[in-house]
Amino acid sequence: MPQYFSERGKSHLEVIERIKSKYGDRANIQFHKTIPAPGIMGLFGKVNFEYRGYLRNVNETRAVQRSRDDESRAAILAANGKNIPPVRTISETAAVDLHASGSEEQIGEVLKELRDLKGQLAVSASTPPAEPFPVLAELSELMDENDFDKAYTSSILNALRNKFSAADLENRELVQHEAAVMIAGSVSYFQQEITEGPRIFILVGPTGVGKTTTIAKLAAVNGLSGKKAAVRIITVDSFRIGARAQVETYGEIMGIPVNAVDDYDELRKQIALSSDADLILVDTIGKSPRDESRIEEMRELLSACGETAEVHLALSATTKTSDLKQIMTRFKSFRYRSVILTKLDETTRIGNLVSALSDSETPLSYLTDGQSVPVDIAVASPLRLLSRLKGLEYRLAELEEQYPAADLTAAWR
Ligand SMILES: Nc1nc2c(ncn2[C@@H]2O[C@H](COP(=O)(O)OP(=O)(O)O)[C@@H](O)[C@H]2O)c(=O)[nH]1
Ligand SMILES: [Mg+2]
Repeated sequence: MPQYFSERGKSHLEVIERIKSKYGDRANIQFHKTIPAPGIMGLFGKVNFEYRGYLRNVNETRAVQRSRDDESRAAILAANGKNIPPVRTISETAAVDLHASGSEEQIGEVLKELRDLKGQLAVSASTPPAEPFPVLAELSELMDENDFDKAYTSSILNALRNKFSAADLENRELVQHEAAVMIAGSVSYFQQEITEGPRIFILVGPTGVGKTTTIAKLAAVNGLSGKKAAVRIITVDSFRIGARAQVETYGEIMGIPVNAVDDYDELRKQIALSSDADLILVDTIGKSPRDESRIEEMRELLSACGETAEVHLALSATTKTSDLKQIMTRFKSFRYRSVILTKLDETTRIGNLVSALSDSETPLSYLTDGQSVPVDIAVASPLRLLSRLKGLEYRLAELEEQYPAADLTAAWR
């Protein structure tokens, strides 16, 4: 029999600290509730908190632990007047009960029971256990509002629970600052390797995300600003759909040479002709990212740029969560080294993007936040990412010291 415990106190903190000091790591809290303490005739009573659970046997296996959890949960719920059937899978229930019965009436009853059980399971699945620390509950809500994945949010909350004592978990400022540090650190930031010869920067991505505009911004920032690198633009239009005019116009305005190519040999030739350049920006024009064979065609064509060429994936910050992972997977064969997030000005919720970048361990290189060439682009940085989150409070000056801002051209020169 597992040993159960029940502790009361005047605050969550007090009870949790007492449980920790009495039972240490063996304590497994299963349930907590508030109990009005008796006052004079029911008046002036203060609220007490009661925590119940059982002591984990340090040697027991996970399976045994799980069955203990069920047992103990049932015992606690029963003690509180709730009657939850033992956890059994629906097929187990059906198999046992149908064998024992025969008549239609009995089968009807079993089916009703199954429906009830399904209903109960749905209810218990949709009501996660209450968060005992209000500061964490608030943070969790804030992360929901910013559209972070549920799994990402719970990994941050767990990391905070592991890092801080129960007393520190009551400190909102401390917890939110640390959460900001963890979020900023959950994404990596692209580091340019210095290579011999021109830097070849290829931008791929779905149609309309802002590839051409981003290429124009990078061309202007690098080619026209103080350092005046020798910049060339090559536009790869393998589908001859005539969308070259846009980039050619940018090139003309900036005095930067633009060449359009539509096959492997031409691209190879243009790269060779640009060997004196500092930076070769390769814009790609595609029809639809859903067309797998076209993606493959483009990948083969781009191999003409050689081994040192870097592919980057442009992703619009307005992309739906359900499409994000699909796009990242679809373009995987390009072996992109970073993601450029575009159109940040068009959304206020970027948690889903941070979650996806963190999951895929893809570095972030640039952020764009408007249509103006060249001003609406910046090197991605932890602080720029954090500044896009709503409601999270952190000590800015401290983080500014920790993460100095990078300048747009310093990334590669
Ligand atoms: N709001 C906003 N619009 C952008 C941004 N970048 C590009 N655009 C606009 O998105 C549209 C498609 O851009 P384009 O560069 O042609 O996309 P491409 O098909 O990927 O080359 C144009 O109207 C751009 O002005 C951005 O950061 N913010
Ligand atoms: Mg384009």
